[in-house]
Amino acid sequence: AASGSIGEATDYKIVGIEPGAGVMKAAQNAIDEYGLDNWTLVESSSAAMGAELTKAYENKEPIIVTGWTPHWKFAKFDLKYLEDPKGVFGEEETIHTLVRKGLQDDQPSAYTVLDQFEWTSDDMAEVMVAVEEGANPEEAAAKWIEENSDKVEPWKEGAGKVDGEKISLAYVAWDSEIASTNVVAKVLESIGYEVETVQLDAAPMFAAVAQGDVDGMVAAWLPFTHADNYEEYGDQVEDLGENLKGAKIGLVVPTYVDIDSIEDLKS
Ligand code: PBE
Repeated sequence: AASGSIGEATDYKIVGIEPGAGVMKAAQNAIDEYGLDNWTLVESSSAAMGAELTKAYENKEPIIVTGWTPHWKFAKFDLKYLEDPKGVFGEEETIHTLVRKGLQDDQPSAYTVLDQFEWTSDDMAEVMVAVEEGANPEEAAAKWIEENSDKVEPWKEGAGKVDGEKISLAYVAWDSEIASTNVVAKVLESIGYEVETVQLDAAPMFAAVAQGDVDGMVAAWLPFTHADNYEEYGDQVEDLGENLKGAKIGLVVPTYVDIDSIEDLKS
């Protein structure tokens, strides 16, 4: 059967990313809810997952990864989400910007930019693809900003210049958040801020904003992926709303892998 062959061919392994990610919690729930008893979710990193996917794809070998959109992998490879009839991974969602309470009074210009920041899945993917192809994230962000001033100018509307005031943004080293955080940091720098980006795991990122250890972040996937984090910290932060629509998580395989649904992984 197809299920037997995909399991054997992949050693019953789902290639995961950082253990704190929402997609990892959801993938573990999927293993439980679909009864995928032989399967193991392997902890890794986003970068290592990308490298393994690239290698498997080049050799046309079967592979299953924890995946998400926006991501450069969909621009570079023919991939599909496995159907999730039980809805374990949620549905299409949005990415929100969260800031610490009090930021509006302390740093109104930064608050205004963070509040007005929004872009599309394609915009984010452009920056991600550039980084994947070897550009340094800051340069990729600067280039995207230069080529998209029509999109960036409205983010700065009403935000007065400042003189080297400090702003800190937390993020996790997910490809998508490396892209967004670098773009927002560059735009804040362009109005005079000195921006520090602070790399953390998912839960500490939420905690840092809640405790005011950082000023904000642009990386809250809601309402599904970061539901637990938002439940814990949502009322201790200010939610500035969506910065991107059409985000999604799930189990992802190359289209040449001959299964369609998570149920097909059951042996
Ligand atoms: N991700 C990218 C994150 C949110 C952004 C899908 C890997 C997560 O699963 O928590």
